[in-house]
Amino acid sequence: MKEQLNAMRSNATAELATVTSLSELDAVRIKYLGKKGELTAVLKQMGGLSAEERPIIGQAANDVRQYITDEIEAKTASLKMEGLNARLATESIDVSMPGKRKVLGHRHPLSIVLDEVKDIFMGMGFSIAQGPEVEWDYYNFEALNIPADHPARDTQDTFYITDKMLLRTQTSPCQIRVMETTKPPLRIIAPGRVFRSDAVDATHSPLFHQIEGLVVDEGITMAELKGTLEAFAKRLYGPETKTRFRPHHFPFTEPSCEVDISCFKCGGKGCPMCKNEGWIEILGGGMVHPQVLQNGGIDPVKYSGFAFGIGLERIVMFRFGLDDMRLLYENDIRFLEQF
Ligand code: 2U9
Repeated sequence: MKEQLNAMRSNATAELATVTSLSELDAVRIKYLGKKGELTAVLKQMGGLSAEERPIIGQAANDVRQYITDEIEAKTASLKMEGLNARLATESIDVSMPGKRKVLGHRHPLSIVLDEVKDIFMGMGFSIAQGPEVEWDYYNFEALNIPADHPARDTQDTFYITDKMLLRTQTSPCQIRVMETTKPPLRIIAPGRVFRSDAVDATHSPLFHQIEGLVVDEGITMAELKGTLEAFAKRLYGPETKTRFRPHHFPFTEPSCEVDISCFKCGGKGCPMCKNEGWIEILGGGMVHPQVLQNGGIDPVKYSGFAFGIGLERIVMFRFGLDDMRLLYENDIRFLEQF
């Protein structure tokens, strides 16, 4: 029996050396150490041994079991390592990409739609710009063609820290800051919280979110603005979506427009969602005013650009059919757990 055990040890060693997968390794374990394996067969013969022989063979059998177990453990570790190394050789991580947002449980509706919008613009080559929520009056208003006596100061009344420092009413100051430090071509979106001194109701909140965009390069025209925003609308609302550009006025863009999409509920026929108009306004935009380019240190003779602004809450409310913006801020678990 001693010879049998020795043979088992060297056979197992030889077989383990040729194993190349975890399933083959399991087969070797079952063959030698399994309930009906070779070691069990040897142990079953021990009844016929003398009282002197039994502990010696028992010890030898235990040694062989331990030896084969250790070898299998070592082989498991080396096979796993080989597998990891093979994956490492073919896979790579692009650390500049946003993390996969694989979250167990619920996500806030604002985050769901914000991530979709970011993905769409990043797919078109935009990068994400960020800036402070407490801003200088200069970046929030002056640099954007809204001087102290401009009527837009009333519609964008805000919370002042000092005479010259305030809570930003739009994310446009981020874009001015980027223009100051970066040479065109520029393609950025600036998502973030903004603040206005508005009373709370179903469609207003003193804190809300915008996603603004800015493209500056040589030869940028209204055609680039229309193409980009049309592509965005089709990606967000489906390929059958039509867009309509209406003239408008903003102090920081000239010409300016508001952009409607054909109603995603009725396709444009008219329904309660679009208040029977067939169209839903989703954003505003325009060609960056030459003075604003100049304020950002960009030569308006050489360069032109377009900009746009999206109110995140508005598109989230359309997406999920919400009739009251306050739902987004109240943190009521009965609302949040639906997403
Ligand atoms: C720079 C120059 C121009 C950003 C723009 C809009 C049009 C717009 C609204 C959307 C809904 C505000 O949140 S809202 O109420 N915004 O319609 N925003 S153009 O224009 C810029 C930005 C930066 C340097």
